[in-house]
Amino acid sequence: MGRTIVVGDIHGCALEFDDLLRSVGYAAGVDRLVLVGDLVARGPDSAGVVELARSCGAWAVRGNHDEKVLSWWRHAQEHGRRSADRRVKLSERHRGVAEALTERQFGFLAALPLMIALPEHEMLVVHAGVDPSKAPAACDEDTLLTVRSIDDHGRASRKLTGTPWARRWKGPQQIVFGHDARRNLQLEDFATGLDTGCCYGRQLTALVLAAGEVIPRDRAARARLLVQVPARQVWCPPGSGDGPE
Ligand SMILES: [Mn+2]
Repeated sequence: MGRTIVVGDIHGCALEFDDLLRSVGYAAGVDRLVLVGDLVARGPDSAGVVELARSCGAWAVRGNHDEKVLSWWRHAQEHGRRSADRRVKLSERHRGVAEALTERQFGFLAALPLMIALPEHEMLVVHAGVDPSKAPAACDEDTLLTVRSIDDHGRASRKLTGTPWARRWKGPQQIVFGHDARRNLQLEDFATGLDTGCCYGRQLTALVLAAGEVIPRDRAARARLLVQVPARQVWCPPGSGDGPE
C-alpha cells in the first residue's frame, strides 16, 4: 500500500500538476492520488488536467467549477448541445472548458462524489468545507461546494467576511479542502485548506500521508507533510475581474 497524496485546487494548471507529481515522486498504481476539486477553469489546460487525473486513476471530489460545466453537460446529454447553450448560462471561461473536454473526460467529472472519507487517515475530503453546526453527511451540496465562512448569525456563507468555517470545525474528523485561494494555506486544529492559488501565480500544494498515517492534529507536524511547486506563470491575473473564488 502506497502513500495518499491530497492535491489542492488545480484549475487547469496541467504543467504544475505534472510538476507536483514528479516532485512527490508519485508512483502510479502504488500511491493513491486524491484531488480536492476544481480541476477545471481559470488555468490554460483543463482537459489536460482531467486527462492526467483520469489516467492516474485519481480520486477526486467535485468542485463548484467542475459542477458548473457539468450542469451544461448534463443538459446537453438529455436535450442536445444547442439547447444546453441556450438554457445553461456559462461564462466565457466555462464555455471554453465545456468545448475542450471530451465525453470521456466529462464522464470522469460526472462520477466525482461530493465527499470522500479516508478512515485510515481519520480524514474527510470535500471541496469547500462543511457547516460546523452539522454533521458533514448532513450538509447540503451548496455548502460542500461553496462555503468559506460562518457569518455573524452563525450561518454558513460563501463570502470571505466572517470566521473561516475551518476554524469553527472541531472534528472529530480532520477535513481537507480547497476553494479558498484568498485565505491561502489554512492549518486549523481539525481542517487543512490546500488552495494556494496556483492559477494566480502562487503554488500548487499537496499533503502527503504515509500508508495508514493518521493526519496529525499538530499543525507543525502537518505542515511538514506539505509539498509545494511554484506556478510556472500567472495564468489568471488578479484584477482581471476574475479574482479568487
Ligand atoms: Mn472552488
